Amino acid sequence: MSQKKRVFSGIQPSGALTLGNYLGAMKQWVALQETHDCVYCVVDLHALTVPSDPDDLKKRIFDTAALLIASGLDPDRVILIIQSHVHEHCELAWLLSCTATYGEMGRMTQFKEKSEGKESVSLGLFTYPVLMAADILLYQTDLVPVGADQKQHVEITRDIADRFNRRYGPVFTLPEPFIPEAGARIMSLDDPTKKMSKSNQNPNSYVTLLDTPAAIRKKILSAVTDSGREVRYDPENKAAVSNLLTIYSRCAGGSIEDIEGMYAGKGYADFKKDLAAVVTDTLRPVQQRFEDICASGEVARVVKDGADKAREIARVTLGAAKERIGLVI
Ligand code: ATP
Ligand code: LTN
Repeated sequence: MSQKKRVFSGIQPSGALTLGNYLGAMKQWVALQETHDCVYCVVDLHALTVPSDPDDLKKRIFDTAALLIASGLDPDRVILIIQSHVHEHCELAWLLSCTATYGEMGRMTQFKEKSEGKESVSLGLFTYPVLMAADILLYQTDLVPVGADQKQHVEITRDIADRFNRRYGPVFTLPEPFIPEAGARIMSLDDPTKKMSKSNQNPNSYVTLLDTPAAIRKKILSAVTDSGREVRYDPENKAAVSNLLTIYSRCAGGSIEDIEGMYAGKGYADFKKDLAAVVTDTLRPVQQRFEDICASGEVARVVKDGADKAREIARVTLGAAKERIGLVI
């Protein structure tokens, strides 16, 4: 068996992938493939927790997988899967839902945010973290690279695994969240108090990985800024500009102080124009590879291969969990 630590993470095909996904999660996924045994997953079943059009969903699942490869994931080194292709995820989720509690699900911030003000909320949205725990625990995961918004879900996964292990005996590795120091929470372009989110109704609130240079420019030039005109990193008093500085630094490399220095004495307009160019340059190679990958038909082969490999790992863990619980296998 490989001595490398196992990494698992997932992304929902719930819309066009954003710069937030890229900087908060995908860049780490790509870096970790150098040193870890990685399993990455397009979590299509999680995306069903909110309604979506079936034809749109199908396209988004494929595009998401293609964008992950275009962003630098190497299908020969990582296992890339579509969640619904590996039925063990759902089966383990049921077993874990009998260990997790109603109270702990109700405390999840994401559930509170996504259900707020809704007349009807799916049961799947409520039990979302249990399926996420199953995703992670099936692969005996050590490290889960995610943006800051998902920390609570990784912590609850750990609690559920620990409770299961104490009740039935050791089955699951306890995972740790792995959150980038910078870029863990890229904020919305129209409201710096909210995270940039692909399911936001306002498309000007995010940059997608497939936006044209003209769209990127338009969105960044119209991003909200703070009072004053100084390009300075101060998340408390200048949340909007600080977010743009974080994006600049994560895309171009270089420290925030250096970037502040470059724009000393200049206003927001110059800074935003350059930021649009920096983001465009960052996304250009991803977009080019995306076109090639879609044209090659490679995605279907990669995810089929991935599912075959993933099942080998998943069925061992699921078998051990069933046996410990006392199911007849
Ligand atoms: P939705 O808006 O549909 O809830 P999302 O983009 O917030 O979707 P996912 O697609 O499930 O959520 O997220 C995939 C990964 O991207 C997760 O690790 C998440 O933490 C990270 N991520 C999402 N948005 C941001 C953001 N604004 N800043 C940093 N990381 C993010
Ligand atoms: N809930 C995650 C997506 C997700 C995930 C996972 C992330 C589903 N399963 C397992 C890490 C590990 C989100 O980003 N919204």
